[in-house]
Amino acid sequence: MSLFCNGGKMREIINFNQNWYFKKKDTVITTISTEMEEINLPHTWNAIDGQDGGNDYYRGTCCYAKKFVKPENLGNRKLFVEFEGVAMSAQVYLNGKEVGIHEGGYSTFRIDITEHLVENNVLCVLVDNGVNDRVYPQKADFTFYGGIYRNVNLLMVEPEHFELEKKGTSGIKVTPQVNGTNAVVTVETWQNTDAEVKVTIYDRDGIEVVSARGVGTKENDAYKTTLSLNIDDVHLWHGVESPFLYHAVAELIAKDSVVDSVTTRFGCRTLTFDAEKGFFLNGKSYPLRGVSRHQDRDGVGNALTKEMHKEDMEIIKSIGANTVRLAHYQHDQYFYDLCDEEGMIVWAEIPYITQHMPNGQKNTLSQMEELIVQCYNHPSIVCWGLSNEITASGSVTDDLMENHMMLNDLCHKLDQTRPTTMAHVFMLETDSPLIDIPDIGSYNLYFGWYLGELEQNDSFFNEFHHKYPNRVIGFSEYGADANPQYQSECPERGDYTETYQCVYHEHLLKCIEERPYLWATHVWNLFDFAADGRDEGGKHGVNQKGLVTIDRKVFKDAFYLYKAHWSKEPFVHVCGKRYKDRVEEETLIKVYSNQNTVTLYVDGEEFDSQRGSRVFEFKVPITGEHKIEAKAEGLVDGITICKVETANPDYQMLSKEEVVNWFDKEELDPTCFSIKDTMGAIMSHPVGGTILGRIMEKARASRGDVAQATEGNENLTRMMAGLSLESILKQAGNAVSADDIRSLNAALQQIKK
Ligand code: GCB
Repeated sequence: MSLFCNGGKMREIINFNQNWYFKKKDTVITTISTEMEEINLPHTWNAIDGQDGGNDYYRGTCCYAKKFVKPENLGNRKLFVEFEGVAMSAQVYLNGKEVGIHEGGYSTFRIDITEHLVENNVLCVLVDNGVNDRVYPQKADFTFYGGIYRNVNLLMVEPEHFELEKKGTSGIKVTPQVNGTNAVVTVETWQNTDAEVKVTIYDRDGIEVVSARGVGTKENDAYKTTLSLNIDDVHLWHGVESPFLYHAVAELIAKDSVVDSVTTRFGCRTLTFDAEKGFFLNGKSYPLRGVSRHQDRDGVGNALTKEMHKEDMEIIKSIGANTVRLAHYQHDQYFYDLCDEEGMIVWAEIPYITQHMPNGQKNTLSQMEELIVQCYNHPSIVCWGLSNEITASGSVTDDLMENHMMLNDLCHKLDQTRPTTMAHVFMLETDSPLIDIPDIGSYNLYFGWYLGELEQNDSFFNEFHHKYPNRVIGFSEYGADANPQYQSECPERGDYTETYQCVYHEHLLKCIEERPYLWATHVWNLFDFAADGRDEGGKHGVNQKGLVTIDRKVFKDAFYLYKAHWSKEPFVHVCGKRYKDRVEEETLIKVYSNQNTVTLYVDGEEFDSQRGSRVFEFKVPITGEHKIEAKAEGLVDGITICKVETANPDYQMLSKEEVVNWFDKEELDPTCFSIKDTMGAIMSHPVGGTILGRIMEKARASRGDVAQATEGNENLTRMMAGLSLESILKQAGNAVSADDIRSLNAALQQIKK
């Protein structure tokens, strides 16, 4: 929520985004030189190099500066500068003097600059997204854009005002508790004076519901007021069906006049997480089915405009999701606001990710405290994520355990209304003590993409649920990369085709549907996003697991599969718009729709009509160019396809083709080992085991983060033992070249079985 939605009466907020100067240098400045580039915020210096692959984007310290004149009407008021997000660390100077520092790239912080003001000022911010061992994230599958990439504001407040500095608080915390048809709303405020506080609650139409007054008691160096207000016949906030919001306005009254005021929105709802039945909202079963989102976009990095946030929300709504995991860090307050307004249930988290850093404990605690303090009032948020795949590149050490316990306790201390959760990496043993720490759990599984078979997703949850029937478990990530240019008649794991992405998600949707105990499921990811370290599937610097491309222009076919499952908006979609040239004589036409009957027309003639649910498949003989149309309840969608003699090379990944062709053509001596044998069989031979040990080192590097942790992981070793080496190597992507594979196979062919 914008912290001061209605603005305060005595409070003035001035947008401070325009006319900044920028330079890639690490020096504090007091005058602006001509060599600096003139820019407006929001801004990142990695908009281009953070998205073009090579893992070589600029990570270091840059300088932002802005001239400004002391506001004429400041009087005896205080002047704060408010940063809504500076990645990753900021040192703030006014006229050459350090006035504040902040570590953590995703949260709001404010600095009182009144004391250091002169008539003509230069505000200088050194922003650092460089490598260190303290500030998260340092290792993860996304670009760590540097910059002042969210709004900056100036705030003028009276000397007596609500708290502004501590952890970026808005000074007001609202805790509604629903009791039958009523709600008791506890409103806590923090201010720097013992003056009286008046709190008024309004409904969404601005009609006053109830108000109360009280004075604060001293708590450390501030005053805290706690008021309890009753709402009779409360209107519940009920997700996408009825996202009813109330407003709480707190006014600080000194000498009979209002000197400051803050407004926040809140919603009244109850949350229940059941190990057998999943999630309940306000006592009603409410299966959470949705998507994850990163905050970035093609060409602009993370420096998003309001319109871009809005467009993302529109897309989330149009797919029919009712939940969004806002990964892997605190998102813009504006986006949580949209979630409140649209009834989108949110999983919120901090960037404690991939690799535990012994020196990072303080930073995890401060990022978590900021997340909770700044986001507490959003009714959309239902849980706090402690970490993501934190054991992906290391084991469960005492230090890591302690860090998680501290985070967990901190969450409970700051918030008694929401559970903590975690997104575990697939190879974290299900009996690890780490799993016991958060209130509810969740796994990220990629069987059927990085490795293994699709069915292993099902068996994983079967085993987990059978073994731990009382544990609340969710599916925090699953997905498969797809470059919408790539198409295949025989889609298979690892081919990056749009076609395989559909096969993958059709299976995963069934897997989820059959397991109603999963408290939440989130597709990884709704949007492709930048991961500059990636270079695969025909794209540089992009993770292509999105159902929509990073520019939000192409909605891949799998998007419509989800829409067919979740959305009530009637539609029909024919898959394969980008799959025109087809070599097969009879081709598969897939139609996704939320209608019960779909009729297919080929060249204007009715071909077939099917009753079914969501996925409709037609086998159509083709000879030349054909117009294919699907009709359902007055809706129509169509594609054009064309029978060709040779496969269109643009539909296939180049490097892949080279390797795959070679796999298929090679003549092998069946009495000796080859890459067609299972890992287990080869490893059990002393020479085979040694050779494999060496090459697997390289293969693991294809997913750097997961790499180290696969060492010695029993679950994984057991699972991989049953897979053929060929299928594992296909997944290794560019990390293992065709030459490496050839020489490995030649070496194996020397070993008699
Ligand atoms: C994960 C991570 C996520 C990655 C994703 C992937 O498990 O949590 O940050 O982007 O896998 O695509 O590999």
